[in-house]
Amino acid sequence: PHDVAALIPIIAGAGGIVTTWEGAPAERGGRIVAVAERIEGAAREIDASGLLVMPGGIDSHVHLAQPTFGGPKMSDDFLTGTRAAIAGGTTTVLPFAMQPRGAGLRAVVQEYHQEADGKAYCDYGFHLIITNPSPSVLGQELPALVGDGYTSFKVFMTYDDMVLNDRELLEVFECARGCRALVMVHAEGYDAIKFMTERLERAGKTAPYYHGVSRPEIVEREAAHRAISHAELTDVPIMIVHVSGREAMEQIRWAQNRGMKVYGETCPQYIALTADDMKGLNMDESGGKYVCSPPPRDHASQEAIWQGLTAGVFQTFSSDHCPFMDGVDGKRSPKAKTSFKWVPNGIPGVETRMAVLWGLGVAQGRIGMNEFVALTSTNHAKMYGLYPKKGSIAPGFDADIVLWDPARKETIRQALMHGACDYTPYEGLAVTGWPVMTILKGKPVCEEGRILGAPGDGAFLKRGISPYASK
Ligand code: DUC
Ligand code: ZN
Ligand code: ZN
Ligand code: ZN
Repeated sequence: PHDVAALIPIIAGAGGIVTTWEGAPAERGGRIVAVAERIEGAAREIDASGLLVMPGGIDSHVHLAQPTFGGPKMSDDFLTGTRAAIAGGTTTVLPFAMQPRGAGLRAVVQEYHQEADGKAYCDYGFHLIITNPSPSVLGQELPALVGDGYTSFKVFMTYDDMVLNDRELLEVFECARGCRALVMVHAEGYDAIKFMTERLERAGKTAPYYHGVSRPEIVEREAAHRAISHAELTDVPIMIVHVSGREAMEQIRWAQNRGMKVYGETCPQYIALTADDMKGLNMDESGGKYVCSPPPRDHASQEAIWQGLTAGVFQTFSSDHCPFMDGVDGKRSPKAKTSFKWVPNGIPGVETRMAVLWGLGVAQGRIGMNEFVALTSTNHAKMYGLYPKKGSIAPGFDADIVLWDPARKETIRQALMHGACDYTPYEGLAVTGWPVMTILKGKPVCEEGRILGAPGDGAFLKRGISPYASK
């Protein structure tokens, strides 16, 4: 009775997954219609012997083609960034559409659509970065955009060009409560960072390593607590993103234990890197390759992050992919050599996210494979209004699948990467477990590092209201 196109036998059995055929009408194509022990008469079979069949990764925190004011350009656009995503087993990304100060939001969203149109190798949606919460943005633009499928916002508590003061944070939170959008919070305190930065510069401490010293965990903890307080005052759920260590995590756990809907996200850099990486070779500029915000911490912090991952403090594990070249047009610009404060903040990671979590987590017995799927796919779909379309393998869901080899040993290295950045911060990291095939809406788009998909395979996702955004 089904339009059978792809049959994926699991571990050499006769069972598999039936998806609607490739040429089906758009609203019917690429979906799972059956998961069964026996399937006959498939038009195509994919041998998945010895492999795990998992939902395609969803990376709910990536930056693509986002302008950086007065700084170097991000190295990935929608084409190269989503190409890297599918090579790493990820089939959906949620980048940001950023409102420059003073600009209207609707026009900005249209610009990002133009950037992405016809270029993406995987599906995508947009979060809205709000830098200018004017009455018309809060009163008209945001409610309308939420209705159009942009159902999450991000606000910043630091950066000259993006920081919101407490009053503005409260206004955005209240707006989000009204339109049931989920607010992501970048929790680092602006004034404390500025104070620390100037003190370090006066002492001649300008190497990339001091980026970490300028924004210690105290600064992240203070901002996390302030955001939580504002959320309590306005009675709205929030998601604190890119949590780097124990201090901010304990604030989130404290709020969760009080029954608040405060969620947490963490990232590969906080389990795989430490502040020492920013020392480079003898405190030289090569440390800039690891500069991101919040910065990587220490080994004790990594342990705390694992506790947060296993205890359910964190719902999502995202890359915070924010790539800049390691060359003179990026991390080593002439300006960046004068002070860490000019080193662009962010590192690539969309392609390595799943392999890092499997390698350091599942393969080393720290988390189970069900937790892995929740942290890399299912929870992202649920949190950001993509469930029950994405994030699981069941009838009705999009046939986004990654075939994972849990026994494959690989060493992460730049030569394997598919983005446009010229380095990976995980160079030399040996892992067990690797994606061997990525399937997007029933179509194999990457196999053994070979890209089979094409720009435009990915479509814009109009997202629903997050059930986690309401009380
Ligand atoms: N925040 C992000 O979310 N990404 C990169 C840099 C930053 O500060
Ligand atoms: Zn951020
Ligand atoms: Zn820490
Ligand atoms: Zn980010």
